[in-house]
Amino acid sequence: MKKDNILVIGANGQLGSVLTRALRDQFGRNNVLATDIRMPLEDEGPFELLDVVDRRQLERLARKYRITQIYHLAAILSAKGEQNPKLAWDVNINGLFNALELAREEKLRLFFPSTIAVFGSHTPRKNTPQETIIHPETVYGISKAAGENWCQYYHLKFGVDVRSLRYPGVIGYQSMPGGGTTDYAVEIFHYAVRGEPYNCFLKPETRLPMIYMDDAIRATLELMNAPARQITVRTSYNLAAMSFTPAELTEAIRKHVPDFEVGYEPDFRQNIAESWSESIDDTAARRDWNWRPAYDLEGMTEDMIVHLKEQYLVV
Ligand code: AKB
Repeated sequence: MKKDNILVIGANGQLGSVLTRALRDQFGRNNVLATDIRMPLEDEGPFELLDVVDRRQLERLARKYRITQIYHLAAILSAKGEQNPKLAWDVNINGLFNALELAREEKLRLFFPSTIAVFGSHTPRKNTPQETIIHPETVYGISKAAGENWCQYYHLKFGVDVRSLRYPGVIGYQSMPGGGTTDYAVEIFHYAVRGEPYNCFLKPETRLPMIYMDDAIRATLELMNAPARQITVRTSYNLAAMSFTPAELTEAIRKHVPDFEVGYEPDFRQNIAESWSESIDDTAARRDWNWRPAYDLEGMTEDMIVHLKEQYLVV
């Protein structure tokens, strides 16, 4: 077991809760400090309250727990960001600054999650390249694109070992997403397994890149564990696994739940989705740290349904 001490910021979130467990498996329960603005529902290890815009509290905790690596996951996502742009900018940018400054001062390794939301309607939508036009059209996307550039700046100027992934929509049975445009792809499974009809907020033909939680967690750990000399992208790596539309996901679910009904009532999130890519070219991640996804649409759907049936005690 490694001697690193890990700080997870935003540990109660969709990705944070699952990543914290995976990090505790890797580094030991007591070597991973979970932090969030709210107390966790279950006691699974060391936890402290932290609002990442509070720089003093962040520094105090980093020193108290002798932190060597930070996973900075706290962020306001695409849909919620459009409803509260100022909050999104404050959390997403000032939170990152605090983490970058701490990483610089204490020579820490830092993980920063970016997103397909950095792409906009001028970006090639199919097989979006690593280096491409980045004119995001949401506050969330603007903040993440700026964040990617700040990460590269801190690496070039101060040598900070900051690493980042552009996550597609993340789908998992372990946790619920909050405030995103890809959230439908998790919600829909819960309705299907409960035997309820689902009303989708995107049009049936809206194709978006997605990734299963197991793959998202593995990608994060593989990137963070890779030797620094292999990391050639210090803005953020494109990451791909699968791409599908709500209609295709519904068909995949119907193989397990044949009478599942889905209606469509597109809302403001439709415009956001249409400004994003349909599919992603992740050649750089494959080349630099050997990224390979394990789950496609069928594999992910089957695994989601098996686990959610256990959760809802449906046999
Ligand atoms: C969102 O929908 O806002 C996020 C994302 C793609 O970053 N899931």
